Amino acid sequence: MEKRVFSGIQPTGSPHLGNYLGAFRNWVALQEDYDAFYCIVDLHTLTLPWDPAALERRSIEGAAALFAAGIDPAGTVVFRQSHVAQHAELAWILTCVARMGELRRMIQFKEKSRGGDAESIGAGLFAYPVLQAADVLLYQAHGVPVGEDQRQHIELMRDLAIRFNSQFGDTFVVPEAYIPKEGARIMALDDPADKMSKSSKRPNSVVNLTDEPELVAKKIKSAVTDSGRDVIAGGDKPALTNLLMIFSLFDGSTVPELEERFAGSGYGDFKTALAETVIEGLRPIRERYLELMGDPAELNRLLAEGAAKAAAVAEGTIASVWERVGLGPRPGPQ
Ligand code: ATP
Ligand code: LTN
Repeated sequence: MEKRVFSGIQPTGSPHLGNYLGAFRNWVALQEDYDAFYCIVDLHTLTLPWDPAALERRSIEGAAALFAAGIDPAGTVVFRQSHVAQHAELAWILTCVARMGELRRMIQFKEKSRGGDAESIGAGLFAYPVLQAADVLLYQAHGVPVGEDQRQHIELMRDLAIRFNSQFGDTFVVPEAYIPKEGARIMALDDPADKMSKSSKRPNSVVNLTDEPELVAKKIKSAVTDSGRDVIAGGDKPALTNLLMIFSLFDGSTVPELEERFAGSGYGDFKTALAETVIEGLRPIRERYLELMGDPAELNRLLAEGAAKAAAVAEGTIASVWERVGLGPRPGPQ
């Protein structure tokens, strides 16, 4: 059997350069050699306040962004998490395997609940990584291609799989994180200490895959830089390091090659060249995205097809989980 990969993206807003360079780019490459499942994780989006009127549209936009980036619906399964009921079913069973202590240690939980009143933080946010574990374990995936921010969540899903297997008998493949060597953590343009993020409230921090060329140029021109004037990367140059990494990933040159190319140029010339490179790199993705969004019925059809393929695999796993935990055989259709 071909090895399998699984990954997910939340329909929380417009996909951006960080999503593309840290995740989608890798997802596209992996679909050649792996049996690939990519999921629009709409149930995860319910863990923070959300807009019901926008959720469905954002899910369809997420699928369009994946196809526009090069995911091939003919060979790769793309679907919405809420369309495959087994995700929520397995999440409950794993919630009963997970421990309060290990969930409390999750950095994303701590970050996303910061500032709120401890007593009113949603329980869904606390259980978020358990649902994520269910996503992957249902498909017996070997690899989980994600950005650096997800490393701890993948560790937790490994722990849950190992614990379940030892308690109830071998059931799950124990997955591994596939984190790219470069681009796994693209930083915000206006603050190199902060991750570029869909849910950021600062529009100039993020380049969206669908931004018009003029807007991309404007955002890159306004990106913060470090003190000094040389275009070089380094520990004391977090802003330039981030911009050089983005340049390198689009252009194919290494960071030292770029440093050499821009030796003696000011930040202004460097940013102009970077903007051109990013605009050209995004152009085909943006054009394809707009074309796909012109036919939402077709995107819905592809998502329904994906959900049917995903459910067939997921049902096989949940049926053996039910037997192992003592719930017995799965009942037929009600
Ligand atoms: P949100 O702000 O809503 O949490 P996000 O921007 O972090 O959204 P996700 O949907 O959570 O995006 O993540 C989708 C994929 O993109 C994940 O694999 C994640 O690791 C990756 N990713 C997200 N942000 C970055 C980034 N700044 N650099 C590299 N990879 C990223
Ligand atoms: N938590 C992830 C999204 C996500 C995911 C998954 C990634 C949900 N389920 C399963 C990989 C595998 C995020 O916020 N990036």
